[in-house]
Amino acid sequence: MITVFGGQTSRSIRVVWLLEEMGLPYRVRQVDMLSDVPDTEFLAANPANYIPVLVDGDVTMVESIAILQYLMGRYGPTPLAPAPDDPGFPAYLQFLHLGEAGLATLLMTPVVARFMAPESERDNWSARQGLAWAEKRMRLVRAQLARAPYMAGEAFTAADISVTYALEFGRRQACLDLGEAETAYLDRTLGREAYKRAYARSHEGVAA
Ligand SMILES: N[C@@H](CCC(=O)N[C@@H](CS)C(=O)NCC(=O)O)C(=O)O
Repeated sequence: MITVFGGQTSRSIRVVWLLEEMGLPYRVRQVDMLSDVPDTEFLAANPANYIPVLVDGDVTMVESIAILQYLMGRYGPTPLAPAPDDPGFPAYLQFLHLGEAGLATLLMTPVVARFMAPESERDNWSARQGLAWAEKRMRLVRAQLARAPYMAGEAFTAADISVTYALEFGRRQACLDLGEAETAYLDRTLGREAYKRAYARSHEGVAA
């Protein structure tokens, strides 16, 4: 049985969403990143102490995008990963990675600074710059949405799972201003039944 350590609105929802889209069985193991009590089972799986972590038999992996690629490679083929000869393949790969490396990673510093930095350090150069870089990279998402409904073209792929997480995270944390096209895009992606199931499974057993 595949185990996803993480839960709730963390990046583990990318993994759970993909598992739902692919119809694979799995369980979610909630990890409370704010707890002071060491979670020994989780730390044994990822001594670097961040989520998500995937455990699949003898395989233990971190990095949400790498996990998506592993699952599609191991349990595919799937239309969520266009083949290299598909015209959408380059855009698919680009946005699959841009969603994390170009957007979510850059948003982390401004968002986390707001909650965790000492008051006097909340508004700092690195946080402002991270946000400015993410906003600049959003131009690529906007340009793609002017051409097509999804990141790889006409069909929903794992690149949309990657980018949707970043946009939804930015919107939820009130740091990314989304226009009409990006908002309509999130309505399309977050409206999928597989996302709704993933959201419910990611919140199971968590007090409201
Ligand atoms: N690039 C990593 C980022 C993982 C990440 O930042 N996870 C957050 C939660 S969404 C976390 O656990 N942060 C705590 C930490 O890094 O100490 C991925 O895509 O999996």
